[in-house]
This record gives sequence, C-alpha cells and structure tokens, in this order.
Amino acid sequence: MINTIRSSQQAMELEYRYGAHNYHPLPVVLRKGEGVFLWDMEGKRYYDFLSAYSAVNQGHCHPRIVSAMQQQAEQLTLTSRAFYNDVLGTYEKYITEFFNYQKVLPMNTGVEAVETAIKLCRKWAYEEKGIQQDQAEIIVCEQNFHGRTTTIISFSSDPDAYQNFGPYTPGFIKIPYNNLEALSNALNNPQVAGFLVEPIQGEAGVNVPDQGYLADAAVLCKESQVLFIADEVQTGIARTGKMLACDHEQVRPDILILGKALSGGTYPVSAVLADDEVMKVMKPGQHGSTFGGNPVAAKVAMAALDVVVDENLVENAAVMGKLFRDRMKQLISDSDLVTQVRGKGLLNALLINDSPESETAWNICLELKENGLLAKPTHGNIIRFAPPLVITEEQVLDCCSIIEHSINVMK
Ligand code: IF1
Repeated sequence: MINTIRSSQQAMELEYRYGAHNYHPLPVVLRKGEGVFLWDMEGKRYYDFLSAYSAVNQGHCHPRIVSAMQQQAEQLTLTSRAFYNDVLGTYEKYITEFFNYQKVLPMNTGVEAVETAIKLCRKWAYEEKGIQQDQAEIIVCEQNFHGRTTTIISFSSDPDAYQNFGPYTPGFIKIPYNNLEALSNALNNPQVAGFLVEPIQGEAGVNVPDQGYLADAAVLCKESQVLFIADEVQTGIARTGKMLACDHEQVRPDILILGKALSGGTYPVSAVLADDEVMKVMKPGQHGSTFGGNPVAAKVAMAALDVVVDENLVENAAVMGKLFRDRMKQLISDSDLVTQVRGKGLLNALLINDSPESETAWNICLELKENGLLAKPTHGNIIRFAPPLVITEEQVLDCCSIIEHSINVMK
C-alpha cells in the first residue's frame, strides 16, 4: 500500500530526500487543477500564471481532452511503430491539414522534436543541398532555450544549461537574437543548412523581436537555401494571440516544431511538420521513438487542437493579453519596482527593477503565492505571466489586482 501524502510539508520532504535536486520549485504542493485554477494540499486555490510553461493552454484537465485520453487508454495505448494502428493516420491527416504541411513526424517531448528537426535539417543538407558530409552548420541565437539534451545544450549560452556536460556536439553557429545583420553575415557560410529560432524567446525572459525580424530572417534564409526552423514549442498553439507566433508576420517555417499545449498538458506529445521536399529524406529505420505517435497521443492532440478552435483561444489570448499589458503599464507608471511589461497574447513578462542576482523577483512570486497567484521568475529579475488561454476578462482583472497588490506590498 503506497503511503499517501498527508501534507505539503511531507510532500516536499519526500521529494527532497528521494528525488534528484534538479529543480528549485516554489514552496507550493498542488493536488488538483481545473481551468485556470490550481489547489494545494491544504485546499488553497491559486490562479495558474505559468500554465506549466505554456503546456496547459486549454486549461487544467480539460474534460474533452481527458475524455479522449480515457477512451483511447481503455482500448489501445501503444503498438509501437512496428505495426500500424487505427488512429495514427487520421491524426497525421488532421494535424498536417491543421497547420498546412504535407508531412508530420510525431514525437513525445519538445526537445525530442527539436532534435528531430536538427537531424532532418542536416540530412536534407547532405542529400538535397549537397553540403559536404558532416560539415553542416545550423545557426542558433544567443539566449536560446530549446531543451536539455546534450546536443541541444551544446549550443546554449546559459552556463547552468551546459557547464560540465561536455564534450559538446559541433555544427552550431551562435548569433545575437533579433539581429538581421548578424544572420545575413552568418548565412554567407556555404555550410549553413538551417536557422533554428524561437519566434519569441521564452526562457530568456519573453524577448519579443522587432516587428519584421521573423519575416526578413525567413527571406534571408530562402535566398541562401537555408531551412527556417521555428521552435514553437512554447509560443505555438494560440499562446501569443495567433495560432503560431510566426503567423504575426505571415512566416511559414520550412520546419515547424510543436509540443507542450499540443496535448493541453495531459500527455507528452510533440511534432515536427515539413513538406515532402524536406521530410522525404527520412527513410525507414533512420529515426523514431517507442511512444512517438502512439494512439493515446494522437487522440489527445486532436482533442487539444479542437478545443483551441472551438473555444476561440487564439482570439481570447490576443484580447486578454492586451488587457493584461494595459493594466501592467498602469502599474509601471505607479511603481518603481516594475520597469517594463512585454509579450504577445498571453505570453508576457514583467521586468523587476533590481539586479538579476537579487531575490526580488523570487520574493514577489512568494508574495503572489500568498495572494493566490502562481508565477515564477525566468532569469533573475524577470517574472513570466502566462495563464491558460481560457482565462476570462473578470479573472484577468482579478489577477491584475493581485499582482498590483503584491508589488505594492513589496515596495
Ligand atoms: C523544464 C524553460 C520554458 C521550450 C522551447 C523546446 C523545449 C522547451 C522553446 C523543450 C521547454 C520548458 C522546459 C521546462 C521549463 C520550460 C522552459 F524554463 F526550461 F526554459 F518554457 F522556458 N523549446 N521548455 O520552451 O521541451 O523537452 O521540455 O518538452 O523544466 O526544463 P520539453
């Protein structure tokens, strides 16, 4: 009989004793989620303003997604790709038509999808572009975050992400984000195969590039026969007030990477989408994953995307995001503790007027927690605010009051 956890304190102690210490969570122990709300073990309710880093766009435990998961889980959970099943083809048709690509390669986590995109880009470079074997380079941006596997952290600029995990995977060129001249110069290298970029840098602190950056970058890549690879794991699926953040500039990536909210936070589901010109280089036995494209993932993803459309989450993210930023701009003029609000749709962040090494942002998040709102700092002095996209106007206004009160208490 598994010993049930009876208190938050007990839960934290168990994790400390038996779990690897690879996280520093906010001291709150959650046991229930529904829509924009989370409840801790003592029954206190919180607004969730992290959404599991944009995985719970549809709201916690969305009934349609949970039901799709339950129904498939009682019938067939996993065949592996050694055999066909009666769900995958339907899902592949659904998602390729949804995002207007000819092919999809289904994976599980975001980082697996990024790794898949890198392999696809390199193979295309050798077999289609004619780059010399093992010489392909992929351009990435400083302050990127694309996951935590060894290849991905090989091109991270965050010492916490890469220190003492070497030797590193070669074949990546780092350039400053939001800098077209740097991209143009890097593209002069004939070995370049792709440009991997987050349309908005989430972990870096919701870095929104200048209007036109993505569109101009895509043009530069096309002119150099370089694949434009958009990592929309965090910015995709309605989060920024468009279905994809690339849609703000009508950019159609050559390779599109999705994850997180592709399942509404119920199950690990990710996907890489591309047209045949690129995807054709992947032949049987050259890539895969035990769980990639499994029947439960497929049903969950279709339900999760249906919810985004049926509940008009793209529009709601755009409207509620603007409402949030407008209220925060008012706070900025009233308080010297907050210097900037930035973001698109419901992916926003507040810059705190203190050094990144200070505890101020963390202490503000502790105060927010006391007042019923959960958020977490990204880097040092930046707090990300990203609620589920189902949030109502009344709830946004309520949360803005909580944030204003918490900031003023801290002043
Ligand atoms: C954690 C950060 C966010 C991502 C982008 C790929 C991935 C992520 C743009 C990999 C994942 C998660 C990882 C999660 C916290 C969160 C995060 F703080 F780590 F950096 F969102 F900003 N591309 N981001 O944001 O997807 O393999 O995790 O499914 O605790 O590491 P994954």
